[in-house]
Order: sequence, then C-alpha cells, then structure tokens
Amino acid sequence: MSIDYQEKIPNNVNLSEDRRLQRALEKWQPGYQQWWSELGPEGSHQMDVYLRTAISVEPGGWANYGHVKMPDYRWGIFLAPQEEDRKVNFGAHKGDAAWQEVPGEYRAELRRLIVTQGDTEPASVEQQRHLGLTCPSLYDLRNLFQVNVEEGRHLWAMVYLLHAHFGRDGREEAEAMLERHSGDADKPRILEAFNEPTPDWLSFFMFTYFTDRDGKYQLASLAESGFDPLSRTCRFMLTEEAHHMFVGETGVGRVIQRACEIMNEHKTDDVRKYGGIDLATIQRYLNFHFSVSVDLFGQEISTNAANYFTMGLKGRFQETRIDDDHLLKDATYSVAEVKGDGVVFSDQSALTAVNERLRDDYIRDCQRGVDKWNRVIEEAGIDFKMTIPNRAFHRGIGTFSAVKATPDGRIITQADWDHKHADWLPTDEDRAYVTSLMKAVTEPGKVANWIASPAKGINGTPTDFEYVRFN
Ligand code: BYC
Ligand code: FE
Ligand code: FE
Repeated sequence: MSIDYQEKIPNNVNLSEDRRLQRALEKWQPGYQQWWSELGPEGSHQMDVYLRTAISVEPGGWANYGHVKMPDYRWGIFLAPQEEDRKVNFGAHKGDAAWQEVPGEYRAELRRLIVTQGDTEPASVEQQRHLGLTCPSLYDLRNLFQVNVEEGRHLWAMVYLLHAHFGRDGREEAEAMLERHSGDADKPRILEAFNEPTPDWLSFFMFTYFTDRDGKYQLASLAESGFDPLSRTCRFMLTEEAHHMFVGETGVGRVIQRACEIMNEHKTDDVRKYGGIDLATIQRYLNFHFSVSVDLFGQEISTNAANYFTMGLKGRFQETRIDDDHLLKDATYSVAEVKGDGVVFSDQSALTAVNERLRDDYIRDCQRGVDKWNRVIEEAGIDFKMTIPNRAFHRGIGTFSAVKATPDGRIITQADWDHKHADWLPTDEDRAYVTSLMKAVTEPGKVANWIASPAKGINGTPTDFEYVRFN
C-alpha cells in the first residue's frame, strides 16, 4: 500500500478508517511538534535541508529527496507489508498464527519492550541537538539532520503501537516519551547510554557507529516478534537504520584518514599540532562508545530475556535462519564471566543467555567497520591498529560491572584502574581538545581541517552541493 501524504499524519495503515485512533494520534502530534521545536536540532527550524522522505515501503520505492524545513518534515507511520500466514516462530507458541492483537497475558512485557525501544529515539535527538552549530561541513550537517528526523519517526513508530494496541495506558506511555529527557536528573531516559551527552562530532560518529548498531540488533530481534504489528514496524525501521550506521562508519573513517594525511604530510605523530585528531584519541573515544553500547544488551544471564523469548515477543538475531528447535529448552550457549584475573567462557542455558548471544552478534558486526578503518591506516603506511576493547572493559551492566578490566580483558585492581584509565578512556583534556576543533564550516564543498572530505555526495549529488540552505 502506498503512503498517503494528503493526510495530516502520513501512513500506510489505513488511519483514516479508524477515527478514534486517528484522533488520538492527532492529539499527540502537537506535543511532538512542540518537543521538536524545543529539544530538536538547535537553531535549525528555518533551514531548508536536503532530506529523504519515505514514499513507499516497497524496496526501490523507498526514498524521495528534496529540500524541506524540518518542522515540516512529514513524520508518518509506515509498516512493512504484512506477510501472509506469518507464524510465531519461536518459544512456547511456536507454530501459532502471528498475533495481530496484543496477547492479553503478555501485555505488560510487550508494553515494556515497546516503551524501552521508543524512549531511545527522542533521547538520541536530544543528545545531538547542539551538534548542528559546529558542523564540519554542509554534507555532515545534512546527515545529522537526516538521522534526527528519522529517529523522530522511530518515536512515531512506537507511539503508533502504543496508541493502536494499548488503550489508555498506551496513551499515557506516549505522553511520557515527551516528558523524560536525556540527562534529566528527575526524569532521565530509560537506558544509560541515552543519558550521556553527545557533545562533539567525533562522539556523534562513534555514537552512530556503535549505539545505532545496538538499534539494528534490537530492532532485528523485535522484528522476529510474534506480535506482527511490532515485527512489521521494526522491519521498516531497519531500512532507515542502515544510513545511520553509514554516517558513523564513514565519519570515523574520514577522521582517521585525515589524521593519517597529517602524519604523512608533516612526517610527525603530533597530529594535534596541525589541527587533526590523533589516532590514540580516536581509540579512546572508540573504547568509550563501544563499552557503553555493549551495556545496552543487558545482563549476560537474564530471566527477562528468557521470558521475552518463551513468550514469543523478542527473538534472536535472524531467528528463522537459525537451525535449531527455537525453543531452547535444553540448549546451551557459551557465556563470558570473570575468573581470577581473566575472562573465561562457560556453557549456560541458551534460553537465559539470549542477551549475550545478541551481544556476540553485535560485537562481530562492530569489528567489520573497524577492519575498514584499519585498512585506511594501513594504506597510509602507518603502523597503528584500532581495536575493539574486551567486553569486560568499562562496563556498567552485567557481571563485569563489578570489576575493573583493561581493554585487553585483564582484571585489575581499583588502584591500577585509577592509575591507568586515562590511557584508555577520553580524558578531560582530550575532550577539551576535540571541542576546541568544533567550529562550523558551512561553505558548500568545504570541510573542517580535522576530517577528510566525503568520498561522494548524497543521492548522486556532487559533494559541493548546497545540502542545507540557511534562511
Ligand atoms: N541501562 O534482565 P536484564 C536504538 C535493566 S537502541 C539501564 O538484562 P533485559 C537507538 C533492565 O531494564 C535499541 N538499565 O534486562 C540507537 C532490568 O531492569 P529490571 C533500544 C538497564 O530486559 C541509537 C535490569 O537492568 N532498544 O534503537 O533482559 C539512536 C536487569 O537487566 C540496562 C531496546 O533496548 C541499561 N543499559 O535487557 C536511537 C530493545 N540494561 O527488570 C535509537 C528493548 C538492563 O530489574 N529493550 N537494564 O527493572 C530490551 O530488549 C531490554 O530492555 C534490554 C535489557 C535488552 C535493554
Ligand atoms: Fe532509531
Ligand atoms: Fe538510528
């Protein structure tokens, strides 16, 4: 079904045929608009931004590009097409027809999953709201805004589910999405990584590489859900997620490339002297963002996760492609834990280990981009390798939160940690230095000195295209 842009809320869910739901969402809409104007990208409301907008959920018909003012962006409700005869594919209800309505006995769990997912979306917009003021180029500014409007749409996606399927408490949860705020002392966002500031563009690129990738894995697991509307929503969200991770991967890659150029041009390791960001600092940012992002997968052993699985609400990554019974009654999975001064693996119930399994899938995926960054360094003839820290490093959730560990996974004393952590995590001085570089570059085709130019433009445009027009 194509998307109707004549409607106040563009959608492909036949909203006009459900007047109650339509009215409820139209009542929520002004609060959303107000939230965007207050906590969305600062100072951006008059700008014309070259954005893509979904025009159809079919492959190929996805995107339409043009300059729009972001407050006029058509945030809408788009579900991937319904699969005929879809089944619940795992857990106790395996083989039953997928649910089109919320199964009453699982209402609370399902609501909680949807609320947790939804909460991250506006959180990220809040975290990134000042970045536009210091963009390294118009190309990057446009990409930031594209990510922001799509995260706004992801909130719409979850709010739609709450309104359509959870009655009055769904509406209350939808309101609460606009009341919690990233970093707010009284009403913080639910998950910790979404209360960390994203103060500079290196942080932004790391966030879109590592934290949006948690989004990919969580959405993919929810796309396996036996609750079909959630599955369809998440499947369409995933098509948007790919761009966010592209922004992160290429963004970090360009910062690394620029560091290498400076090193070679000036035959020096002192990249900062020439206004670049040195590789060691980039590694410390990587360590930070990876470690807060792996926390987002929850505890290694989780009865919550086991219940979500058995209930058929949240599956594993690419559940239907896994060759097993999809019940996990007797299966085991290798789970990391502390032993002595190291990290060891032991077999645990696969059912309670589904969080850890997803974390493993995620870590493998993270490595691929890091390999690409390392090729940039290698091609520049520089002897340095970016590495992903061990999962025990700098953890706030799970078994490793009780210990201190080095990036290569050795358990150390608190005293050693106090002595050494400045080598591993961004220091105040690192952050102050990176912040000092953050000055807006807004001339078409120009980029800041600390980052290389993009390899190509958006949607076939030249890189000196006027991606954002200031009015
Ligand atoms: N911070 O049994 P456990 C995205 C809590 S990102 C704070 O392991 P569970 C995006 C936990 O709630 C994707 N608290 O938990 C990216 C539990 O509390 P209770 C977001 C945490 O439920 C970029 C307790 O600790 N989507 O889309 O198995 C830009 C015990 O833990 C944290 C989702 O997360 C934490 N990190 O696993 C924009 C999907 N971790 O029960 C967007 C939905 C755990 O003791 N969420 N806790 O009160 C879930 O599937 C699960 O809630 C989690 C946690 C995987 C997050
Ligand atoms: Fe999102
Ligand atoms: Fe995202």
